[in-house]
Amino acid sequence: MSLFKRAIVRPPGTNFSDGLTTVDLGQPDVSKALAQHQRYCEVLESCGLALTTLPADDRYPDSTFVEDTAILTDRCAVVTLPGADSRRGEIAAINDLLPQFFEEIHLIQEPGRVDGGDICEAGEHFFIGISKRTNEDGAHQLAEILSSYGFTSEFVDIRNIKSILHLKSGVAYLNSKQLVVIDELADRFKGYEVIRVDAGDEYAANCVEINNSVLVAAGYPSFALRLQKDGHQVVEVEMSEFQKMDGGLSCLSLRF
Ligand code: CIR
Repeated sequence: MSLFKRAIVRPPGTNFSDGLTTVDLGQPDVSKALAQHQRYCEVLESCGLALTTLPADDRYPDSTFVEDTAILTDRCAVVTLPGADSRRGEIAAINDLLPQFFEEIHLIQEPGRVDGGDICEAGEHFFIGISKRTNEDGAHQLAEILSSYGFTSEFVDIRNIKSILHLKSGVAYLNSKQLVVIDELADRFKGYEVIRVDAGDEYAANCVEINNSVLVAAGYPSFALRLQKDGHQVVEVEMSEFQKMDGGLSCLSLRF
């Protein structure tokens, strides 16, 4: 397992609540979101990551979900073209930033669209979700780029699964070669040991392993306990305000 050294984050802007959402959980409280983001950053630092913080940008209310703007690997970076038109401008800041860290940078081109939240890295293999945000053209472009660096990939079509926005809203890869999945995705991953989240705990499926810790959304104690019993070190993080805007733990950072 390779260790992550860095992460890119971006705090929510003052108009965070103007972003896109499909869930009906009420308006997020921006000051609470800022406090949760701050705590999230502290947890990343406690996992050993050095943070690069992009400035909040009110032109893009969803820009705190920085994961959607790039796919970062140990060999290259790919800047995406987000599927939602309102989010396309978010890639400018990541485009400017990545040359500091990556020599090999690729861009998804029109008519391709890719949201990083649809891309689940599983060691040398990538699951590429085809969703309302990531189209087939974008998925093919990304698969080709990844393949040129020796990675394999496969597509997972989630367009018929209404309960999730992105592939990673319903699946997470753990270095133990386990996949945490929601029920509706459980039969899509042959050859992997699958940990199904219980009904009602679907939001917790978007967990993130960073170095030796698994970050899990707070409020799902039986899921957290199950991971602990399986030998994982679990850190719970309050995510309520981001959940209201369809965002999970992974979306708030780019780790590399
Ligand atoms: C959006 O709809 O694009 C944002 N409100 C949420 C994006 C969440 N990102 C992610 O799951 N990777």
